[in-house]
Amino acid sequence: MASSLARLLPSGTLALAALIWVCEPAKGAEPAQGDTKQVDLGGGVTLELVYLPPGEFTMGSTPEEKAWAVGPEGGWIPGTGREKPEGDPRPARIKQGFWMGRTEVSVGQFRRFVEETGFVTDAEKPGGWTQCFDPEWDGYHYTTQVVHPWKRMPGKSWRDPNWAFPNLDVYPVVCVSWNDDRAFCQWLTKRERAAGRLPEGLEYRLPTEAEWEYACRGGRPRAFFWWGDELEEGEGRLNISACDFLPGRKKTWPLGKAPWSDGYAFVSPVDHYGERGRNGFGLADMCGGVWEFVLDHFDPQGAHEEAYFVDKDPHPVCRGGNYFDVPGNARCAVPCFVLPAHPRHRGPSQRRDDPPNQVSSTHDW
Ligand SMILES: [Ca+2]
Repeated sequence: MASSLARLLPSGTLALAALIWVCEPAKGAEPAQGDTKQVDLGGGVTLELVYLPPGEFTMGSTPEEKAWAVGPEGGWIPGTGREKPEGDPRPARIKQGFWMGRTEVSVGQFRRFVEETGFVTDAEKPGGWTQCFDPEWDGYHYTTQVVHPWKRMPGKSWRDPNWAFPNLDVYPVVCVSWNDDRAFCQWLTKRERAAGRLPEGLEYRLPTEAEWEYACRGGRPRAFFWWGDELEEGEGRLNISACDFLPGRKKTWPLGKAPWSDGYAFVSPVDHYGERGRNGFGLADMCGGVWEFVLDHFDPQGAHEEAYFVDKDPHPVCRGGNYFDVPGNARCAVPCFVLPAHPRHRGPSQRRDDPPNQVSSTHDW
């Protein structure tokens, strides 16, 4: 069972868009931490950006933190090596400040992109696929075959992720791939440039893995979560696998490790937890909510200070855990890797072409 479970992928979805200087900013152009910008996406939809100044932080996790992740609270199965790609604690520096979306990209924001461009996501292309929750799923059967609640479903996509409830514009968009995410950022760059609203030397792209971890930590010293090491202090701050009933069911996820209700068995509206759910930089849902894509490719040795890319067999990285994950997955240091065209729902993947040494797993309860 452990080996089959170790092959599972955690879910991911659209990351936060980040506005980045592609060259040295002009002197005096640096805004202050906490400054905000409203980007008008048209149709009455906006996207809020928050400024993060340059800074230093500690990347990775200590042996104590890794031990917690595989313990009863963290919820990972020990001995799978899942925690290794976090790497040891190491100093990292973000040399240039940047703007980052306050929230995960929402369904409403992604819809504007699709409406304006006619963009077809990977899941919607011929042969494309995504995974959705199987309403027939009746639980894990640990003694026989492990049957997961996530199934490939034809015709499903970000438009209809097979929720048992309406897919509201205020939810984070799901069932989108790394390719889809990058296309969203390119659209934003092009759109803002054409409108004369994008200052010279700036572009929208996904944050690098280092930028994401810096952003997640919120300017605080190294810790499991942006608020500190204590899971209990996460109450009212994040959407994680908690003791909420599945819609129409009388039981909770078997992964429910957080001993409180976060109000949602699946996705919650972005920034639902308000001030209490925002970190030191003012960013919402950095831990929990939905997994977020970053720009880099995966390195099993750990994330890099500079963006890291490989030519052969690249795997994009997601960060931050999601509504279904155990607390161990929602820590600031956790990377998980996916396939470039793989639209992440929440879905542990059963793809046979997944690498056998798949380290991204939600095999934990
Ligand atoms: Ca998130």
